[in-house]
Amino acid sequence: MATPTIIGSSLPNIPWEDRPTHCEDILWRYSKNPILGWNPIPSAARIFNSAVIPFGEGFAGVFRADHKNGRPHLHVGRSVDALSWEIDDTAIAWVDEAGNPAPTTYAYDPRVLRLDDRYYIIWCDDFPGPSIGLGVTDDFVTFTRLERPLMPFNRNGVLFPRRIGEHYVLLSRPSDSGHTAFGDIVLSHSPDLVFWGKHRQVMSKGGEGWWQGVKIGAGPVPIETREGWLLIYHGVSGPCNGFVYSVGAALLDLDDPQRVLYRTRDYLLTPEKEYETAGFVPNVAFPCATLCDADSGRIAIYYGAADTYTAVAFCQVDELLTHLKANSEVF
Ligand code: BMA
Repeated sequence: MATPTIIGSSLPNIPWEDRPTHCEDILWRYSKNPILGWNPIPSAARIFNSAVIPFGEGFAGVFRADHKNGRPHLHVGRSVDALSWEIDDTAIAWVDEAGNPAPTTYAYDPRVLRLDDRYYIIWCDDFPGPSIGLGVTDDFVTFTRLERPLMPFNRNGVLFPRRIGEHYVLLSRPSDSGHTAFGDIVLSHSPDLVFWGKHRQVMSKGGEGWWQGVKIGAGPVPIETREGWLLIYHGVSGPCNGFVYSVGAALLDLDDPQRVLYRTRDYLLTPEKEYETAGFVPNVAFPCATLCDADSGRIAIYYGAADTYTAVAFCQVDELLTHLKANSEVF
């Protein structure tokens, strides 16, 4: 068997569907999308922009649940097949490092990763004002909040799943307190997940195409491949009636991830289906997690659709890398 492109575990039980006949897209949608619809649990109107990870015999997830007072909070979910989810009706009861209750005032757009044999959750937290929150769990029952890595305002914090050299590495998107530009992805280094510095610019909004002209933000935890870190990200354009969030990908150097090797010139997925174009916020496809099987090269991408639904798309790592190299624009 050829050496797998993805450096990671064998996960034959991740969700998968072959590319539909007559579809030539590099990412294709799950035919039963969305996997979570309106009012999925009594306390929340919408669950979207959420993260899943292999855990135990099945899967665990940290879900962004927008409560019926409009505020987002993080809820835990469990699943056998990563498509059908049992999601707690109450939000995660965070504690601080001394074990005292440490509730969030709001929390959204989580990413989850396994790092040094623990499970870290990183999300958009209230500093006050949007910034990056960091927490850890070993069992998806007790969740401990850690020091916030960065100052406000910031969103789309995404940790790499291992140290690179001596440092932990964190992608983020510094911003203002609203929904507008500044819109570039930067990275920061830390020896201990507490103190962060050595900040570097990674990727800017813009380029030839308009789909990522307003801002960009890291999506799922980067996937380690033999050719580089595969970063799936969102790019935003700004037509007259609001923003449009689409999905792109980039390949970052394995040892020096501020170096962008390739970057999609065109989006890989943009809102087209009704569950993406109509909802609480129309025209949003916002990826936050992947499940990957190193043996087959299969990747299942979890994305929020229209700030309302949770949806899944698929791709094959070698096809995506070939496409990236042939259709790249690095600027
Ligand atoms: C961003 C974040 C995302 C959301 C998107 C579209 O600023 O708030 O959670 O999906 O806007 O509303």
